[in-house]
Amino acid sequence: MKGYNLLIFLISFTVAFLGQQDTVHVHLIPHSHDDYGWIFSIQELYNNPSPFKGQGAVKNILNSVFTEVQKSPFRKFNQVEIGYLDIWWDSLTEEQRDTYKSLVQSGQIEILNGGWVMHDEATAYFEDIIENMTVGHLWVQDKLNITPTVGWQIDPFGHQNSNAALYSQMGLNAQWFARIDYQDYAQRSQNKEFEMIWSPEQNSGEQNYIFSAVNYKHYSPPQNFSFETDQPVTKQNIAQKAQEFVQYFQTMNQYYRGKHLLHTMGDDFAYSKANIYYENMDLLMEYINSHNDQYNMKILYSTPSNYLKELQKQNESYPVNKYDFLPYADKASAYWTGYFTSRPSIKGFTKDSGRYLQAIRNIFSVESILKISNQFKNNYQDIFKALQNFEQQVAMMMHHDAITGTERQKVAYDYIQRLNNGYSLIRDQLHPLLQEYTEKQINEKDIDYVQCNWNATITQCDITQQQLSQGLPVLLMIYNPSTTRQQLTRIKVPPISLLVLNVENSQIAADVICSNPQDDNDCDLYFVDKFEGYSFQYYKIKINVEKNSIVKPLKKEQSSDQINIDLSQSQSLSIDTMTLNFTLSTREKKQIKNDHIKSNKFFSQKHHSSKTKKSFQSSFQIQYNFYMSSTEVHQPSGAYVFRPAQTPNMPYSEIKSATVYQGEVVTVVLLDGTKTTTQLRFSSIYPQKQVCEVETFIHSIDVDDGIGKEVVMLINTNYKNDRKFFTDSNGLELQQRQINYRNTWVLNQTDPVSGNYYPIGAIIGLEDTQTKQRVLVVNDRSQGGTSLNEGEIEIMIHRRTLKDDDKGVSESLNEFDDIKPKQGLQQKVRHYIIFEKEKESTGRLIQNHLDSANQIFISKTSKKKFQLSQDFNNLFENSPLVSNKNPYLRVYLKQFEDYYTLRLYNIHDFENAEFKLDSKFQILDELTLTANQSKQAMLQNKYKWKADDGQIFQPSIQSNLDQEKQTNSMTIKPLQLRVFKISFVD
Ligand SMILES: *[C@@H]1O[C@H](CO)[C@@H](O)[C@H](O)[C@H]1NC(C)=O
Ligand SMILES: *[C@H]1O[C@H](CO)[C@@H](O)[C@H](O)[C@H]1NC(C)=O
Repeated sequence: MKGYNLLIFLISFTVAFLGQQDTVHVHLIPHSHDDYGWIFSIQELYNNPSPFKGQGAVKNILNSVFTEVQKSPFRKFNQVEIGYLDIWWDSLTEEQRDTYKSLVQSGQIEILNGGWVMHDEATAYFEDIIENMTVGHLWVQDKLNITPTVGWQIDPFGHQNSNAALYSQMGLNAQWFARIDYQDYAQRSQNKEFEMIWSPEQNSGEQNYIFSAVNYKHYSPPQNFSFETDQPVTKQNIAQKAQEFVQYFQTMNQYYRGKHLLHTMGDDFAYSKANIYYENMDLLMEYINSHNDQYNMKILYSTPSNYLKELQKQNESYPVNKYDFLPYADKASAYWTGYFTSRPSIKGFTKDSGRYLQAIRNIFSVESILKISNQFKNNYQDIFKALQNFEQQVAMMMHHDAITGTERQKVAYDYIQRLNNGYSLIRDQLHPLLQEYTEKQINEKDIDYVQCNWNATITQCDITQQQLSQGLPVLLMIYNPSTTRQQLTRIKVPPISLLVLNVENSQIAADVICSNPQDDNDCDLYFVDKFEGYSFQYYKIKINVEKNSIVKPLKKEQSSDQINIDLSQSQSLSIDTMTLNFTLSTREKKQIKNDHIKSNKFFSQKHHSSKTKKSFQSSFQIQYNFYMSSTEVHQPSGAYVFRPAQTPNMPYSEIKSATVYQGEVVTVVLLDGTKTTTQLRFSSIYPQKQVCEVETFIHSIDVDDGIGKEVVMLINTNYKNDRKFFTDSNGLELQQRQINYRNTWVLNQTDPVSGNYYPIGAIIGLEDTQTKQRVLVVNDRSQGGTSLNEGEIEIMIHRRTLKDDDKGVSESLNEFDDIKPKQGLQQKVRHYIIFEKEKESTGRLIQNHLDSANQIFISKTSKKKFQLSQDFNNLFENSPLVSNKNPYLRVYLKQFEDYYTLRLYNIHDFENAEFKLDSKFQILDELTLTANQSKQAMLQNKYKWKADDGQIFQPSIQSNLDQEKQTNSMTIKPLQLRVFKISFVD
């Protein structure tokens, strides 16, 4: 007993003693959160103070901080948005730039994140995130000669696993964020779990990890200490102020491990009067630090990097987190799940621009190696600038108030205009280049290319309308930015019987289908061909005088509601026109051989042949429903928040008729609904796979009844998924989701619909627990979705609300249409429904095909036939890209002054991909994802962390790089992204 007492005594003594000794260090983080466009446009925000209290113009913030930081070596500042820094940079003299650079070099100013903007995480796509971060990281490397090491995602409304993994691979040692679910926050505070080692599970087996910290109080200062607006510190009140400040951190200290605390000291557009902030903090700091015996606390200006250095010296351990922070609610019934879908047209445009950028940058980079054109040689500088400009505009769209759709309407217009300008600058460089290629390849001059949007109607695609209606031919030049593949090409045409010629002047099977119930003149021409990888192909479209290629709708036989169609030898479709049930069947190749003779009759006997039993059969139905937006004062539905007024959802658009067009290359089923028009397309370009393209035109959402509406697409299957489904993470790893469940905390579900919504960047799906077969839906832009009922996938495709949701934008999400200005925004969206067997990864193939869609250029032509003077010359045959034969592997080449970067992204879920680099290239190094440093160097500098269970997180440094350098061939693991620096040996 005695010994025990002594032990207790010793322990308490030690604790008391250490308590005295171990001063709490408070790292104040001066920062300003400067949204890159939100309520006001970028230029407005840069030039003018906003009407909100204490919020200054960005240029004043940058100027003011610059002046104040120079006054004392102890003062620190943390700069985030590079997009603004870039504008400001232009206003500085060389001398000022040098000074700023030296402040950054000495660590007085730290660059956090270092991306062009602080990107959104839920709705941004991985390629765009990398793009944006790369643009910013290369900027700071160029101008300031540093590599950022800290992530700063303090405002985005939810945090993804992929983002954590990407940040780890960008060489960031840690990241901070603010917004996590209020219930999660409460539980973390109890367990001292605001700081953690975030290590997402990865298919590749790669162990990415990043120290991640949730801010204690949003990203603000302690209450009453926003010095630009709050009471200043004076001689009279300093003792009391100091006491209050110290007490705040003593409380905070109870929720953290160790003796160092980090706290933000700043806010939205703060520090335009930086002197006020710094002078007050100086006073407080001096006072508290000189009364250490009384407070046992040291306050210092700091940066996250300094803080991390201190943590590294402590011997603390941290909890490990494997899961994402989605969805986000800041209080009951305030789930920020509406913005997953808000402003579908901006989301679509952003994604298309990102894809366009990747495709054309490859063209320019290959040109820079092959040196085919004069256009490139003569305009090299302009092209480089235009590309860079376009990269920056695409990066801009990643801002968490841009792609999210949570900006004000006029800001949305400003974004679109900027992106459009960037687009037309680069297009004006690209088209002359393509025209030169055309002359070389098919001997045609006077070509003038245009592009028509995939979502256009015939009235918006002048070129085909005018030419073909006059009986004149058009020329198509098609760039395939992927591996060799069969593709279905679709272009807008008037209702005319047409034929398609390839460069050999052979006719290719083609269908003209007029399936727009609103416009009889709005037709599509479809043809299927094999496209050589990373190359150009040409086609002529002209009037077909011999045969009518316009496909007539199928007449239903009176006796049956069932229509059976062969899509290919191994694929078939059957449609029940009454129940609108679609059934896809595929059979294994081997069986077809045995069964060759019977193959045409396959459908009529599908229920008894023993061979057909082995076929893979899947059924689905599509339906459009809606939720009424809540207008309840405590929390209405709006740009950010999705809150239905009542559940479950209700029928939105009744399908009036189903019309089937069975062409030679495609079967189109038109579902004419009261408020939607849907086309389902089935073709044979994916042999043995079950894929259906769904294009939905959502008519203007009617709010004349004063009720906001949120429209969902429901896909029903007979799969048994037991409340589980999955969604991708920024287009990458699939995350398991479960209804009314969170992985790391006990959920009290207040909102059974919106609290189960997750962002879909590319894929949502569910798996049958018995058969392990999966149904997936791949989307063309980011959206929100869930699976509330057994076998059902729900995706929100459009929304129009009439109330502001009180999250800051102060405007309702009420978009009007460009074409019908008095009505709500109409929108065409595309999805692919895919059924796949275990580990098949067909969904990823489709995701890749959408992301690397063929780019179609259309021109008038005076020649009805191709007249080549020699054999067709595939100019890009020696491009280093063509060695890629793996349809899951993305290969991007980007030119720099004296080297190239090669980015290799393998988006297969399960299999490795190999890439063999042309021998004219030499691998110099492997780089981090943002290409701003050597990967090996980054790994060597990466911090180690100790987990609560004793596990040590540290980088694995061994690599195959030496071998890869020797063999010029590289292995990319499932869902792995790698970047190489390579040189071209001419
Ligand atoms: C077509 O796409 C553009 C660009 O994404 C978008 O702005 C427009 O709203 C779309 N139109 C329709 C009808 O979907
Ligand atoms: C790039 O990273 C920066 C840093 O956060 C971010 O602000 C920006 O939005 C990102 N860009 C994209 C395209 O996501």
